[in-house]
Amino acid sequence: MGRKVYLNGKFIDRNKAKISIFDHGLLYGDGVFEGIRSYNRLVFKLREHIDRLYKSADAIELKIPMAKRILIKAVRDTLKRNKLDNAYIRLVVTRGPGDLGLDPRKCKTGVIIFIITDKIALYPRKFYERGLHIVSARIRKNYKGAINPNIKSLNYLNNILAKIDGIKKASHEAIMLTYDDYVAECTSDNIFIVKGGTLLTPPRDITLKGITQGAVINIARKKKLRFKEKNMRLSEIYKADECFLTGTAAEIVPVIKVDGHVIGTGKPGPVTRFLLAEFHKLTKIDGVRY
Ligand code: PXG
Repeated sequence: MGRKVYLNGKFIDRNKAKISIFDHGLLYGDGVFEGIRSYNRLVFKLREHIDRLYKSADAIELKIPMAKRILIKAVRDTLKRNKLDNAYIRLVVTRGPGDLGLDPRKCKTGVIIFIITDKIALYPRKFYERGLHIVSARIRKNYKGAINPNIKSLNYLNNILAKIDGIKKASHEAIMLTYDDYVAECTSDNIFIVKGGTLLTPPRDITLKGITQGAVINIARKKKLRFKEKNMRLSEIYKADECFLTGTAAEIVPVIKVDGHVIGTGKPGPVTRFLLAEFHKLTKIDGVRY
């Protein structure tokens, strides 16, 4: 039996699931999404992802016509159906089909909700053992007064342009700066540094509020590590003792070189390794079972 996807309340063969070419999610990026992960039949921080999805939808005045608990059940049911113990989950809500104008009121048939579950593509072990070399992108991040970075929308072109820049420089990730040259985040990961024993991440109103980032901040608080949100220039990243990225796919991945500058000792640092170990413990207990 092939894998099924959830599409507006039905389970459909993944190769047969279709949406309209008039869908405003496709025509305009008018929609929101979440990338979620399950560990051993536990959907990690599913409630937090669902909360963020509804907040993103609210911010674009898109009403999800379903209670949160029903959507949580849909995620669990999709995973159960596909017999996936460790999965990557993509939850997407689009404005639905409309006409060729921008007006969301013309999307009369209503929102499209789909859930794709798949095997998780793990990052290579060497990323964690040796650490990543990354670069900063030339492309600046959308100004937060134009597109609020807290909205996880289907409009990812800004990040894709930065990703292309990173790929050209043979880098797995790329740091995006704000229009006024402060470090914000990477194309699909948040960034942290450790300096003088303090854990630092950029102010969370200039980035996506990452679920993994939030988990790291909570661990830091519980373990009494000093933590601060701080506006930083690239030069502060270059001079950090440690640097790492956080994201659903990446978990916590050490960074040992930024734009050719060696970070700290050039090896994954002790705070990064401690946080990764604590994070792995959390993935065994913090979420929704199926
Ligand atoms: N910043 C941005 C811009 C992101 O898109 C993160 C940070 C990390 O957030 P979480 O909540 O995952 O800790 C993201 C993550 C994927 C994928 O396949 C992830 C994202 C976007 C597209 C794909 O992991 N967003």
